[in-house]
Order: sequence, then structure tokens, then C-alpha cells
Amino acid sequence: MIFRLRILLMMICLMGAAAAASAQEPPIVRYTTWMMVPPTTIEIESRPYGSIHDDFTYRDQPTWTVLNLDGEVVQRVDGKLGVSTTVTVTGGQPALLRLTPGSNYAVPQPASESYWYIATSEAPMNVVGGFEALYFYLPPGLSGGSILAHAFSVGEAGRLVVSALDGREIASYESDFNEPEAMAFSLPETNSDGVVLKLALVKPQNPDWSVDDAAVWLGPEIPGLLAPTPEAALEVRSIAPLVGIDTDWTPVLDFEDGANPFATIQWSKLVPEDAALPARDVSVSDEQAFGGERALRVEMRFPENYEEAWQELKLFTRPLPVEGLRKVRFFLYGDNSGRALKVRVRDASQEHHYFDAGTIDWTGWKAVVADFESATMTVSGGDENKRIDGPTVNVVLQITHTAEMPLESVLYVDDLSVQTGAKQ
Ligand SMILES: [Ca+2]
Ligand SMILES: [Ca+2]
Ligand SMILES: [Ca+2]
Repeated sequence: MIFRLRILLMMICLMGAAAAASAQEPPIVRYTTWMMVPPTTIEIESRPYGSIHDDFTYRDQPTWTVLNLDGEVVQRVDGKLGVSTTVTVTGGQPALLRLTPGSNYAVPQPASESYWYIATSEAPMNVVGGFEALYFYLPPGLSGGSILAHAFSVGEAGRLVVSALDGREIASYESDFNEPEAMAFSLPETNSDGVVLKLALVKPQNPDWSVDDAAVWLGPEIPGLLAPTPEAALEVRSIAPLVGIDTDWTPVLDFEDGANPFATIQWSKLVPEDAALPARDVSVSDEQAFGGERALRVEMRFPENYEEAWQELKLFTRPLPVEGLRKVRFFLYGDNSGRALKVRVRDASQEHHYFDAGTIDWTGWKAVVADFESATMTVSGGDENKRIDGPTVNVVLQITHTAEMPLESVLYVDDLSVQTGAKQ
């Protein structure tokens, strides 16, 4: 389930609470947790599970592994249960550190002030007892995002809190997280330069719940790195591209001015002259928004006895001033209809680049990334140079209905941004 929490414009003053939360203990991690560290020394304390839970002992061997950014093992250190070990990362490049304390605990402390916990769906941060403050970077063009958590044990739970650096709470959500759940947040203002936000995982208000084991990760739209300081979070701009994460998105459409930039809307399939086309209504609406207050609302309705095997709705933007386009990203509020989605770009020479974005098999907001340098892309027409040439392009969204699908759909589109320039 996606929970969307609107920002309260009348914020409760949390400045006092923010000031009290400084100088925290470093987080305790468990199972497998990955970090990114620059060349530095890292003191890794091994703590037996029995140090907190004296009723049980795990004999798992703690192991600390340094890998280079290509994933090759550089160094593997077998730690000793209950003993601290110092691991050194050498060379000019940051490295990956894989901490595998198993069912026991590890408390890693790099000497460097900049380092990052990896927090992605593939490699979540497995934290014990939560944390008061870790920081993440929200790239330009994103005016919101999602944070996910999973605390599989019954009774073990948590409260996620996203705040601005001045302490204003942006979103919070508490749950037992017995299944993975996402908390969506949106900023009160547009984000044209990129912004650092604070994340906490704290004790829930529900007295029956505690915060103990939890996996935490950032939504796929956010670079999946959590930093100990705001300064280190800002460094994600240069660190993330080293592991293939784009952070330099340029906002193009946010729908906040109320104008509809999708200038042409068509059904693809022609029907006999006496037959009616399905109904559709495409307009800017304030019913839903991923960022700000407005998004594009796309409604389609097919008659009960619709006889065509398929139909396709095409939405063309007006020409957008974009040079050297590589990727398009937008947020789509899905209806789980199973309709197919294609993202097309028509360049200035009328060359068409198609990206197959799969089917709309989700409900709620989710990022759609169309990578026009990927293998699933096809090209036709125009100057045939296979490049998306400016100075202007049209972005086209194509949604395909087939007979077995629901007859009505309402989708929303928001925060369209692009990646341009040379490949990183
Ligand atoms: Ca739980
Ligand atoms: Ca918007
Ligand atoms: Ca071209």
C-alpha cells in the first residue's frame, strides 16, 4: 500500500526536537548491509546478539568485505565476535564495504566524515533500533519520493519521519511493517536545484510496538544512499554516478500553472464512420499530485459493447526545448488496469524513438523511466541518425487498451523531467 501524506501548511514547530536529536550513536546493522566509503579506515565493532538479548546466542562469523566499484573483492576480513576490527580502504576511489555480521550486530565507524549506507530495494540497510538522523539527496525535478521499510517480526515496528534540514516535518508514518510498505512524501515547494532531507526511523507512538530489526530503503526515484551528515548527502551528486545512479534530472513539466502542455490527443485506431470513438478527457487537475498541487488527469471510457479488439490513446506534448535527450522520467498514478504504456519521443527531424514501459500493473504513484539508450528502444523515420536531436522534441505517451481490460481508467501524470548531455 502506498500512503500519501499531504504536507500540513501550518507546521507544528519541531525545532526543539530537532536540536535535541544531535550527536547520535552510529546505527547498528545486521544480516547484510552495504556501505560506500572513500579511502579511509573503518572501525567495525562486532556486537553479539546476546549483548541486547541475553536469552540467545548466535555463533555467526562476522565478515567484513571490501569490493571495488566493479564488484571485485579487494579484501576480506574475518572479524571476531564481540571484538572491533579496523579495515582500511586504499587507492584513489571510493569502495564498497559489505558487512555480514549474520544474526549478530555490527557498528561500523569510518574515520572519514563522508560515507554512505546503501539503501536500495536490492540492498536495503538492515538497521537495529532505528536511527535519529540520516540524510539523503533528492535530485532536481523531484518534488517528492517514497521511503520503504520492512520489519517482518510481529511487534517490531517503526515510525518513519522525513524532515527538512530546518526541522520542519514533511511526512511521517508508523506501521508494524510486517510487509514492506512505502511512505510517500512531497515537498511544499518545487525542487529545481536538488535538496538534502533528513530521515529518521524512531520508536512508534503505538505502545504495543517497538523499533528493533528493520530493513529501510529509498524509492527507486531517489539515489539509494543514506549519509551521516547533510554535507555527505550533498556529495551523493558526485558519488552516485560512480555506481550508475543519475542525479542530474532537469524538470520540464510540473503542471502547476494549470495549462495543459499535451496539445494533441488522438485515438490511434480509426473506426468505421458510423461508430463512435471512446470517450476521453485529458486536463490538468488538482485531484492528485505527485509534486505541488496539480497533475495531468487522463480519463478514458469505453462503451459497454465496445467491439474493437484494441485501441490506443496518444498524448503529444507541445514542442519542448530539449537538446541531447537521453532519458525521460515522469510519475504516473496507476490504476492497475494492465494497459500497456509506451513513451515516444519525436525529435526535431521527425525521427521517432519508442520506449516500451511495460504494463500499468500498480495503483498509486510510481516513477516511469524511459531510457532511450537502452536495448528495448526502437527508432523510425526522420534523419535516421538514431540521436534525439533538438532544439525541440515532442514527448508522446501511448496507452493501449485491449478487450479484456476495465472499460474506464483515470490516470495522473506529474513531474516530467529529462536527462540530457553526454553519458556519465
Ligand atoms: Ca513488524
Ligand atoms: Ca505537479
Ligand atoms: Ca535524430
